[in-house]
Amino acid sequence: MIVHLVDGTYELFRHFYGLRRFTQGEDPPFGAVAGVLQTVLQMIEQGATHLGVATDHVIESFRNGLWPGYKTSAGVERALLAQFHPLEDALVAMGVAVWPMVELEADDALASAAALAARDRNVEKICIWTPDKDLAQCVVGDRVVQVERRTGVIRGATAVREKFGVDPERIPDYLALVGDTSDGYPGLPGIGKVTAARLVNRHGALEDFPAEAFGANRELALLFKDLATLRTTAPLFRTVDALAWRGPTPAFETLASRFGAPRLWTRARAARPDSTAPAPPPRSRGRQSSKRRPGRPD
Ligand SMILES: [Mn+2]
Repeated sequence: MIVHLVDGTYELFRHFYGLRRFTQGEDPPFGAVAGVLQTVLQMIEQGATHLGVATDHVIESFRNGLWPGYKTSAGVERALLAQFHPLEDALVAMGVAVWPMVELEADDALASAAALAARDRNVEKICIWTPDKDLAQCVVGDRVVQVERRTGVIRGATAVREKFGVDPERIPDYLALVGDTSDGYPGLPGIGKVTAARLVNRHGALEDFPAEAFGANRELALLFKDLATLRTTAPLFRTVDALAWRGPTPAFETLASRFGAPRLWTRARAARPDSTAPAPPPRSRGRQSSKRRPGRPD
């Protein structure tokens, strides 16, 4: 089976600003929510059987206690912020596994879910749907890959190395040196992408760098690495069976209408795993359905 892990925070931003290009300043109150639901439903219609969505229930996380400049909700528009909780509720009603993060970030949830799913030998592939470079650290060979929805680019370990110049497990070291302006830490002064990759390839993990490589900035570099390191220990589910989509709950009908997208309900009903055949074959909880509904959305 293939497991799909979706960055719900990224999707909400993407749909919010995508929609705005057509609505000229009028933000429909649940427009981005409907957009994300439509994206997730499309993945299901195109064959995804096991999926989960990570969201930031609040933007602030434990990382704000580590570094004063770390990103907060201050820069996020109210009309967008107001759609996070409705999205979480709607995904639950649609029957989709959702992980609303409070202490941790959605990125940590994606990393934790990928680590949990990777333990299951029946999982052939884990697709992490986000363009965020943080998640490159979770890539493993061609089994755990990062997928960019907009470009269709799929990155396994070789592609991560080509893009950043370092292996996936060295991404936190690399990011600590170059910084990440969208997350709110600057990296070390005077170290660009090329130098960072060269240093990491020469010395390995930051902890193993010779003291003279940082000068006075060693503690700072290690702090940035801590910020860049995704947590993989969130107990999000026990087995990947918890990620199997079994169809919408009745509550989804009301929600879909409220979001101005009643078709989401009819589509979700039609996409239910047991609604396709007139006389459905007996379904065990085992995933022979992944044979019947092959492939991954693209
Ligand atoms: Mn991130």
